[in-house]
Amino acid sequence: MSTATRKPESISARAESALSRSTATAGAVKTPVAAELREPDLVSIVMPALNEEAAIGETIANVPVHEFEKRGFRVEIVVVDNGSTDRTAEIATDVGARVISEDKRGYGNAYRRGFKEARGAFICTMDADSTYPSDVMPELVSRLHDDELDFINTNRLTLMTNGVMSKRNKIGNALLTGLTRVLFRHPFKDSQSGMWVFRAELLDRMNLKAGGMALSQEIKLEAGSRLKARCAEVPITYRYRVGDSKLNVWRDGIINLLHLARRRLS
Ligand SMILES: Nc1nc2c(ncn2[C@@H]2O[C@H](COP(=O)(O)OP(=O)(O)OP(=O)(O)O)[C@@H](O)[C@H]2O)c(=O)[nH]1
Ligand SMILES: [Mg+2]
Repeated sequence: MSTATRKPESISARAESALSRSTATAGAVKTPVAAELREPDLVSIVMPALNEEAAIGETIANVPVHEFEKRGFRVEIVVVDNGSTDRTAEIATDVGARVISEDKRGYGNAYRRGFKEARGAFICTMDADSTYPSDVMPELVSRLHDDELDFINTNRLTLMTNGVMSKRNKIGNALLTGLTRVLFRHPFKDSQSGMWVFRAELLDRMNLKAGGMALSQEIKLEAGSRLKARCAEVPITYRYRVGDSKLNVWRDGIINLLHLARRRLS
């Protein structure tokens, strides 16, 4: 059943006190939030979204704001839209997110804009398509904080049940991850996972350039290989996608391969 017409319960109705008050307004900032202005108890959940009206409401409403609050964190949700032609922006605003509109198309461009807008000292990411288990985020942020880690990647591939990801995507993920591990002595076992939890200060040392899907492997290469930040990877359950995929398997696969090759040769 499509969730497009159902309006999910708003986050503010479920957890008024925990959601950062700053989330209600749309922002137009293009320079990054200065390091000293980042709020130490704020978690910024950054989400790129392109025509995700079927899933974005539930995805945001399922963010475990109370659990974050119990652990002493507030939450802001930053959705970066690229001219969706459906009700994505409207639904996201209704359920309490700050929606940013980025002119430049692309997953990487959306994330790079979202990172500039994020005000929290901690960043969590995920797709706006109901696939990632946001309920594990509070525990991962606590772990990052308590174990003095910089970056946690999630691994979808070990706990995944059959059918959740197509065979073609599984092969593509295994190929790209294997190659990345060989070429860069990469610590992660899922180089294409879209759920990361990390300290915002790491962004100040990263050189993120990818405009498209390659941003996912680029951020892990920056954290795990170039910066040799304190990293961990945790297995997560991965769920069926709601709504249409924006991944173009062949085109994005080749772009990702070229990105790896260029990076290795530079
Ligand atoms: N703002 C913005 N978001 C995008 C763009 N392309 C993809 N996204 C979003 O980025 C997330 C990842 O895209 P997906 O289509 O889920 O890609 P994927 O996870 O590799 O593929 P699936 O396994 O089919 O979900 C989703 O939330 C998309 O809506 C874009 O050009 N602009
Ligand atoms: Mg997805």
